[in-house]
Amino acid sequence: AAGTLAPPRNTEFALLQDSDLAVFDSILGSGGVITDPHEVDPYNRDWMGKYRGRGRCVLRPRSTAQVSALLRHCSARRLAVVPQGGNTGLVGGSVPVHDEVVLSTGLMTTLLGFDPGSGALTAQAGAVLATLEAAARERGHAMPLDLGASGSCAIGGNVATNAGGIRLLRHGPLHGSVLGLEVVLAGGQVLDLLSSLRKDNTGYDLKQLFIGSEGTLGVITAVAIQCPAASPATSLAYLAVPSFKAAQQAHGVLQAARQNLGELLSAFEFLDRESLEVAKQFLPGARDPLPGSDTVIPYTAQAPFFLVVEIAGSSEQHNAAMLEAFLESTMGEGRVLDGVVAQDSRQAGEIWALREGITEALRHRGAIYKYDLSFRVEEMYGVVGAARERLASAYPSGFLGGGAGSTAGSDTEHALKVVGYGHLGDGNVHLNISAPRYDAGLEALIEPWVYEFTAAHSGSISAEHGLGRMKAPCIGYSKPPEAVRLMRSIKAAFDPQGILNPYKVLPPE
Ligand code: FAD
Ligand code: 2HG
Ligand code: ZN
Repeated sequence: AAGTLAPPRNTEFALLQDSDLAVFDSILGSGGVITDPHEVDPYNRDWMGKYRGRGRCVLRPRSTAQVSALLRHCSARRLAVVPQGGNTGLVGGSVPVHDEVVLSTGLMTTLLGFDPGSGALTAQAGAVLATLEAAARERGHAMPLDLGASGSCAIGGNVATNAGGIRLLRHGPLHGSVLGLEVVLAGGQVLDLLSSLRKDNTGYDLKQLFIGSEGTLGVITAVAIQCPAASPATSLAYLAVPSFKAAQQAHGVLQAARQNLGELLSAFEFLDRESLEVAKQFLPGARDPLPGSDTVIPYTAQAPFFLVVEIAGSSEQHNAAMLEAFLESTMGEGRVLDGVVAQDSRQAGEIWALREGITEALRHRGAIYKYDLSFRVEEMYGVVGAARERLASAYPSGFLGGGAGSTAGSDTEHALKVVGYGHLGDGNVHLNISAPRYDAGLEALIEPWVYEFTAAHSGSISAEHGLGRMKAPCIGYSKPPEAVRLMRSIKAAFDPQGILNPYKVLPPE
């Protein structure tokens, strides 16, 4: 279904033989190797339904020793391998392009240890993020990252993609929170960097190379991560920003939040009206946090932009008072039209479900072209308006002849929808173009235009999702040739035969 063409298969890779399956069986024992095409199928399809590989077998090791034995065999035979965690990646990185073997961490879910003194948590790479969050919470701590896919994504996948999410604003990127890693290299060697020390400056910090390497340098088998103490209380506000230069206004609100809420600030997210509409339409039970914005208060009906501001502090009363005062002052200054401070955790949960559910809601609408971009905060929303204009002029009477469907307005089944949402505090916008189906003509209108636009505004073409298959050929928009050359030599040093996640991250030579 993908409009994106697959690069040709590298014929230097071996074709899987029955004798390979016999070796895999002998390493993994019963239940460890899946070959039934129906059971293999979900491992070949990505979360969006955009990319589909033709892998014939899935390997499900339970231990590092098994991963090592599997890779030793794959490297001896030159069989290509795709590491896979929760398969929630959004750039086609986690599924085969051709017939690569899938190495799933789905059975490597053990919590290996938790140090209550330091908050260091150690787990096998396949442990699901939400499960680790619950384990950390039980012990008075929290995971330093959170994202909408937390119920399915694995910590190894999070590290492999250097996932960002909604807590990055407070806890910083994984490059700071990951204390140690255990990694199996392409040839099967086990690299034990699983220290849980806070400080360790002995030579080059090799673990950093694996953070964000998207399965191309090694298979992460265990992760040690610093868990901050859980905040006693969090509170949430949902604000509507007026239409005049909404992004600049939002930036003003962010600066005010940094000044007035200081280190209490724990998330600063945004969604535009089009995102809100899609979420309300497709998420069961989703409610508009400012219902008056549709009907009762005419001026709020114009609000094109909404902010989700969370603070984490010592007490609920104190948090609520801080947020109320913040809301009052930003409304007084005209930066905010209207807003609500969540009255309890249920209401806060509903607002988070709305913000974090946009991705899921868009999936229900059909095909999605996703662009995960970062810019200076003041400029981060420009690309959404520019995309709307570009598509509206290309399809003046609606996409696929779909009647009155416009890119920004009414939602007919055939209409394109251009939505923007994301992590405003980090300058990260998720431009999503929703269409009834993947279409090569539409794709050609968006790409490479969107990457050129991003580069021209000194942005990054991948803020947090990685390059995967989708953006491997486009790395040059955000990195100079010398950097790409160095990346190639790093890849060659770690994986000389190129068997680990081929066709991903680096462009074809
Ligand atoms: P997978 O999708 O299985 O794999 C992703 C990549 O990592 C692939 O290249 C794969 O080969 C590699 N990989 C996986 N496991 C390993 C391993 N053990 N060793 C080596 N390589 C490995 N991302 C964000 O950054 N921020 C968000 O806010 C966010 N929200 C999301 C919300 C939804 C609803 C969805 C569907 C996705 C979201 N994502 C987000 C994208 C995705 O969830 C993250 O990138 C996540 O970290 C991927 O984890 P995973 O276990 O599913 O990895
Ligand atoms: C989010 O922030 C995720 O919700 C997903 O990173 C973004 O679907 C997307 O484009
Ligand atoms: Zn995101």
